[in-house]
Amino acid sequence: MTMRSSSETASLLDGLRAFIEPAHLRTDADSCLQYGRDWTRLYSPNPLAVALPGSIEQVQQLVIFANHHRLALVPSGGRTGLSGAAVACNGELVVSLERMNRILEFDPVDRSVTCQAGTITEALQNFARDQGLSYPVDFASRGSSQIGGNIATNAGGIKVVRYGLTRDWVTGLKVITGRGDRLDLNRGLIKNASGYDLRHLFVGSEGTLGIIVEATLQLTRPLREPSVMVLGVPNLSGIMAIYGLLRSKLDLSAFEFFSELALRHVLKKGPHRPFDSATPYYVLAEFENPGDIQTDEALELFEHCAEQGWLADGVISQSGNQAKELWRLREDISESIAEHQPYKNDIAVRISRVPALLEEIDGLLAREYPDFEVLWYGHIGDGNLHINILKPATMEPAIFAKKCGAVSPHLFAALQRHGGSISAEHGVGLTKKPYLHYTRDESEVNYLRAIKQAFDPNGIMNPGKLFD
Ligand code: 2HG
Ligand code: ZN
Repeated sequence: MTMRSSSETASLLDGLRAFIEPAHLRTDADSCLQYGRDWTRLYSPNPLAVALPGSIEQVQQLVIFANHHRLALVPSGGRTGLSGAAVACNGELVVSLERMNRILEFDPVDRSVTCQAGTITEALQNFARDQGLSYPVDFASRGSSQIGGNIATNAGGIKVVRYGLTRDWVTGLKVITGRGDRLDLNRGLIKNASGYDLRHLFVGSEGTLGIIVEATLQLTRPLREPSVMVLGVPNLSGIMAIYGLLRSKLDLSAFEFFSELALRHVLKKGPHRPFDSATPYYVLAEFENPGDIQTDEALELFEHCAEQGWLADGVISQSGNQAKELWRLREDISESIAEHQPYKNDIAVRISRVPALLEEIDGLLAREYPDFEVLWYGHIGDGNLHINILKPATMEPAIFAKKCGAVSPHLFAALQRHGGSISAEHGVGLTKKPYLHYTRDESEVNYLRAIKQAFDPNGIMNPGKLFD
């Protein structure tokens, strides 16, 4: 915790006001609360203030000032993160990019768009659609997450099986490094074999190397009329068998799963069951199906899976609206369980290792969490599982966190044996920092530290996140 006297605080704020207009330097309790936390809600926000710069020059001035005064900065996007990477609990200055939310340039020949880092994901998607193209990285927080934050966490989401991660769409970045230098990285080039690609260091850097101020992103053609199937699956083992078959025949754009226990929380908020019978697990598969050209094939595959005993029931969307309704069953899970303050896991293994991992951790979780509600869901087609443990209503949050924390080493040891990662798409932040060594060995982390040192020698960029 940074301890400052009130005169030190006053002089820092005075110094900042010399180049940030008073309206864009907020110190009121509500702003400090809102901008000092993300969706984890596990930490008590306590920032010095919230700065809302309006230009690259102002961001650069802020970083230079912060170096001079050894003031820690927390870059802030839509704060929809789930790992505490964007929280400010130690007197840091939050630097919100939300005023820098303009789309600056579109090039139809390059099929690329350049926008400021505070652009909302959905605004970019809508812009792309208006040009007859698409920005295909997509997730439930599209309405409030920002492009800069997506890049800083290498956001994944629901279309990764087809379109990859945020990283795959970033062709240029303007950044202010932790030293206060302005870099213009890769400039929208598709090919550029001129040495180390610093752009990719900033993707997934969680605000620890500098501040992303502008991004150039590749666009692509829109998905052709998708159909969505939801299938009821009796056993975990059936899920990957179904995946193997569907992906060999259909043009899949998503392959997700969720458990009946997870579904029940969504149903409480309004949506209806996809079909009458309940099964322990469900698969949601989306595929391109213009003019219903793949419907017969999909139905044949359905029959085959049923004959094998992999699925018990299923439904296929008949319209765009029905497809959206089916998506809600999966996309609304996270929000519908938030009131239960879940302990979150966001793990990944190679697709080929998913069946073995599922078998191992299914047993482990049943043994270790006999009294807790354990919810399974996630982007299983990418090897990414979100396993959420719900806090019993009467249990103290600290006791719950301790009990869950005691299980994590077993889960992560299993993951390590399968060559997996402790975070697939949510990032390390604060919540997963103690477990980084299960995924990155010591010599690798030393290289990460050396890179951090090169970009941020005074350690002002989001200190305490990712690693110490
Ligand atoms: C999702 O896939 C999000 O729904 C949130 O990544 C996952 O709530 C979670 O653990
Ligand atoms: Zn996810």
